[in-house]
Parts: sequence; structure tokens; C-alpha cells
Amino acid sequence: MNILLIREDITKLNVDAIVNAANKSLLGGGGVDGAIHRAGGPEILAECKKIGGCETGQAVITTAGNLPSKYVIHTVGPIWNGGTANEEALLKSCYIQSLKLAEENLLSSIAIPNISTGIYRFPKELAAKIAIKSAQSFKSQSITELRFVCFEEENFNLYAELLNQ
Ligand code: AR6
Repeated sequence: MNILLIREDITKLNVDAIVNAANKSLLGGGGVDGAIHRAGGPEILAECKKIGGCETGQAVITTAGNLPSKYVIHTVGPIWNGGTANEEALLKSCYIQSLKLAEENLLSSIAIPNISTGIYRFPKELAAKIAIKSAQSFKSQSITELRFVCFEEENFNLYAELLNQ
């Protein structure tokens, strides 16, 4: 699995699946979740409603509606609460469960944003370390390309430094 780093709007990417940093209701929200539902249209929300919700650390897959990607994998990151509420393990689980879903659906390319580091306030450097470690430890059969998509310069610089080590 090739790991790439890009600074982009994830809704523009033509990959098999983009990952959404959703909430437990799966009914949309702000941040990257809002951007994905706005650009993807009502088909995504309709499928999310059918699924009915998702636990923190888990992931579900839907159509990508009008987006250039084929699927959206929605995962629910932990809300940072000082680090004593199992946040690190839950964030790791988001990455692993998303990759597992991609694998089960025989997808070959996936783009993942910086889950939990926006509205959910997870410390960015710790989140980047967990994301990279989870991806590097994942044994993949079908996925050949994973793009870490950073929207902000701070996250992009953190990932660049960690990936170059
Ligand atoms: N493309 C790529 N990354 C983006 C984009 C985009 N278009 N827009 C924002 N980001 P956040 P969370 C980055 O807040 O912290 C929602 O309301 C952003 O810069 O989207 O997991 C949900 O419904 C940040 O680095 O997600 C939940 O209620 C990263 O995406 C809650 O927010 C994640 O920030 C989830 O909070």
C-alpha cells in the first residue's frame, strides 16, 4: 500500500472511496462532513438514514452520490475529552475499520481526512501519529493507494515531517 500526502479538498478526489469524519447520527454536520453532503447531494443522506447511525470508532459505507469518488466511508471519530476516555484507541479504530471496509469492498484507492482534529478537538500531532501508525500497520490485499488528505497547513506539515522520518 502506497501512502501519499496531499493538501486538497477531499470532495474533489477521484478515488474509489473518500472517508468522512461523521458523527453518530450520520445525518450530516459541519466541517468535512458538511462539505461531503453538500457536494454529494441527497443520495448520501438517504442511505445514511437507512443505516440509522454509527458508533464511535466504527465505520459504514454508502454511495458517493454526485461526488467523483465511488463510495463514501463514514467513520465517527472520538470527541477529545482530555485523553482519559479511550480517545486514542477509538481514533485508531476509525482508521482500521475504514480500511477494513475498503478491503471488504475490494477497493484499491482511498482518501482519508484528519479525523477528529477539527470540531472534535483531538490534538493534531497525536492524531497524525495514530493515523500514520494505523495505516502503516494495516496489511492490505486490495488497497494499493492511501492518500492522507490535509486541508490545513498545520496538519500537512505534521504529516510531512512524520512520513519523512
Ligand atoms: N476536505 C478535507 N478535509 C477537510 C475538509 C475538506 N473539504 N473540510 C474540513 N476538513 P472536522 P471532526 C478537515 O471538524 O473533528 C462535523 O460536524 C478539517 O480541517 O470536519 O472529526 C461532524 O458531523 C480537519 O482537519 O471533523 C461531527 O459532528 C478535519 O477535516 C464533527 O464535525 C476534521 O475536522 C466531527 O468532527
